[in-house]
Amino acid sequence: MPDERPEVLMAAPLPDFLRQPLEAAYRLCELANSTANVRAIVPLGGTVLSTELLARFPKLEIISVMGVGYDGVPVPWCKERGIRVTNTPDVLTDDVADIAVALVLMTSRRLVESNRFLHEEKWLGGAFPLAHALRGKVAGILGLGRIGKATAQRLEAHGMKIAYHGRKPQNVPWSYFEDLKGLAAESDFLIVACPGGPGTQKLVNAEVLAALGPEGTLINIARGSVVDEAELITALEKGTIRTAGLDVFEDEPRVPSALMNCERAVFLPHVGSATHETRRAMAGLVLDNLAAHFAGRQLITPV
Ligand code: 8YV
Repeated sequence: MPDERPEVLMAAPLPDFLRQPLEAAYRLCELANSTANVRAIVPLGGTVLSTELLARFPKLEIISVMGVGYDGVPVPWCKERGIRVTNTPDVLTDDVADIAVALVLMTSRRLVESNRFLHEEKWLGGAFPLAHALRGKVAGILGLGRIGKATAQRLEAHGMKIAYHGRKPQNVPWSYFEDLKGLAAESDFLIVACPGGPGTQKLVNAEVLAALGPEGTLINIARGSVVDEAELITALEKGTIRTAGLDVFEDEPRVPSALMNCERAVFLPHVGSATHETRRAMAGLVLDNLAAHFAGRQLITPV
């Protein structure tokens, strides 16, 4: 008997707790053994799906991204062809905001450096140098969406003042800056929390970093594409800014060695949403969106 189940393409390596239920419900394939009958694609947040690749699947109906960011999906091209796109918002907001706060603390209190200091048995030779307090400092949030807001609330609890830049002012008690350079000039920590994609490509460039200044720190928990990484490296090397805390990179998992040589900076391997609880909730949303689509029900989290 032919297998009538919809063919679903796994566009990136998926965790077992998503791959197994997908295998049970669909004909799951990888690119190498996919056919022109693919009806759904499951990518991760950062997976790039070119229009050339998508055009190989004339029966494609839905792309269900396991991630809140869908900058790798050509959404207007999909919409024109009636291909639906879903993502996994909300369930990861708290975890990603926690990592933003962690990076603020790790950089301001020099926690990674002080940990290294102890491991290297330098404490016997004297105390670790003083760091910087958060209280009273300004956190400038670039992109006040769900994650930006959750980050702002957390940092407010640390005694920080909040300012933000985005397309338009919002109904929040924080200072709005129409201009990103103006926000950077006002900020002690500039925190990138906006979506990736062509609209935000290299928004944080040499000029913005110069405005952030020698006592400023850049934090990025969004997408590497939002920051001009080459200009960030120069800014770190020259002391244009004090330091950086990054969870995302332009060409991850490749991180330029010039960046890794910046001793005071803190780097994480894109772990914003990487908890058992959140990744399972994200997988659940992918499965529920696909099930809703194939049953003709309303999508849970359409883009
Ligand atoms: C994940 C992400 O790394 O949600 C996003 O957009 O970048 C991250 O949560 C990724 O999607 C893995 O599932």
